[in-house]
This record gives sequence, structure tokens and C-alpha cells, in this order.
Amino acid sequence: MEEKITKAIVRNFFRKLEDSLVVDVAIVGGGPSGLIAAKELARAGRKVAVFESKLAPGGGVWGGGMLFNEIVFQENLTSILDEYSINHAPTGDGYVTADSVEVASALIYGAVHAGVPIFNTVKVEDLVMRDGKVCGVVINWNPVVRLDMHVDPLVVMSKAVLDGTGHPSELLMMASNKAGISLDTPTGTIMGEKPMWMESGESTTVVNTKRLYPGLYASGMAANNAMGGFRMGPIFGGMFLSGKKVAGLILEDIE
Ligand code: 48F
Repeated sequence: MEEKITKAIVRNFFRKLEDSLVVDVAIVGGGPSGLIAAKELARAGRKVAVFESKLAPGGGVWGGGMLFNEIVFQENLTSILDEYSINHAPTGDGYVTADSVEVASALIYGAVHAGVPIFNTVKVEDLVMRDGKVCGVVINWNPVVRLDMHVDPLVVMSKAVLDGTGHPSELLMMASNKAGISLDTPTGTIMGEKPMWMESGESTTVVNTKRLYPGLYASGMAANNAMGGFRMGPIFGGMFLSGKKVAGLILEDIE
């Protein structure tokens, strides 16, 4: 029995990994915007893989506000929650609340069920660049990176790379600092996230969602950090819309 169980896991994991070494879209970060983009792109017939450095994808959803595990959405966006069969309750003043554990698990299931493999505990530690275009990501096990082991990584090639890494916008940072490229922001560099202003942050998250360099896109807080948008805390409508928007932009570009 031991041999069968072990073989089954090894065979199927490597089948999944080998099938994801060349994809249409490599999504870095399994937060809400990345997971929503993953599902949309897969539903549109694109080959997608998500790389998430933590054991559990879901990003900043799980913890609700200050570990109170409820999050808030604008009442006019409940159709997106309904797409995922996520329960929601009206607050009576233009918003709804949802259980953050239900939201995180629904987004993860939505992406995987649409055919997206999620590689958890895999950290993207670099980009692949060729002829003025980002064309892949460099991956390693997050525990390897955290323990600072001297282990060479592997590479996944893709037509588009999405930085969905949230507040630190890690890929855009690499592109800017390491590759020295000029991003499509007003300064050409990462402008840095501004303090809390929920209303502004919610709308700019969507406006700031864009392609920042050929082959390189940003969604969610990564987009806001790049473009100098305000943070918004535990309201998530902007994140959901950002994921949908970036999927549309990538689809247009890689058609
Ligand atoms: O931050 P995160 O949830 O991304 P998001 O889609 O959503 C932001 C909100 O959760 C919240 C907010 C809403 O009001 O402000 O913060 O912008 O998730 C980002 C995910 O990316 C992973 C990280 O572990 C998290 O799950 N991640 C970060 N860097 C890497 C990474 C990396 N280099 N490689 C792989 N995964």
C-alpha cells in the first residue's frame, strides 16, 4: 500500500508540474485578484498556473478585518459573489458582509475547478526577460528560499506574467530594481502605496490594474503599490473587479 500511495502522488504531481512548464499565463500570488483572474482566464480557454509562496492560497482574505473573519463588499457587486455561490448578508447601508473563510475557499475552489493548477509553497524569485519582454518566472520552494539554501531554481515560460503578490508587488520590484526597466507608471518606477482611504483605494485598485511592461501585468494591491494608490483594508470589491479586469486585458493581448 505504501508504495502505491507514494507512486500515485509522485506521478500525478509531476504530471501536473510538467504540464505547467509552458503556460499562457503565470499568475504569481494566490490572493483574491490572482485567483479570480486565474478562473476567468481558464474559463476563456487559456493555460494558466498559479504560484503561491504560502501553504494556503487566499492571501489577505482569510483574516477578515483584524482577524475578525468577515469581509465587506459593495452591495452592487453581489453578482460576483453569486457566481461563486458565496453567501452574503446585507448591512442595510449599501454593503454586504461575507465569511472570509467561505470567500477564500470559494476562490481557491473556483480556480482549481476551472482547471488551474495551484502550486502552493512555491515562491517566484525572479523573472525571465527576453527581447524587451517578460516571458516567464523563476520558481523555487519557499522553504528553500526562507532557509537561504544555495539551490538553483527552475523556470516556467509564459506569454504573460501577472504580479498578484499584493502590497509588496514583488515582481514589479524585481523588474524595476533588478532588470532596471521603466514601468508604465507616471515615474517609471514603483510609486508606493499610500495610507488608508477606502473609497479612493477601492476605485483606484481597478483603474491601476494594467500592463506595466510588455508581458508583465499587475492586479490588486500590487497594482495600487505600483501606481501610488491608497490602501483600503477589509473591503474586497475592488480586488474582485481587478482580477476580472486584468484577465480581460491579458486575453486581449495574447489573442
Ligand atoms: O495580498 P493578497 O491577498 O493579494 P491581492 O489580490 O489582495 C489584497 C487583499 O488581500 C488585501 C487588501 C484588500 O483590501 O488590501 O491585502 O492584491 O495576496 C498576495 C499573495 O501573493 C503571495 C502571498 O503569499 C499572498 O498569498 N505571494 C507574495 N509574493 C509571492 C507570492 C512570490 N514571490 N511568489 C509566490 N507568491
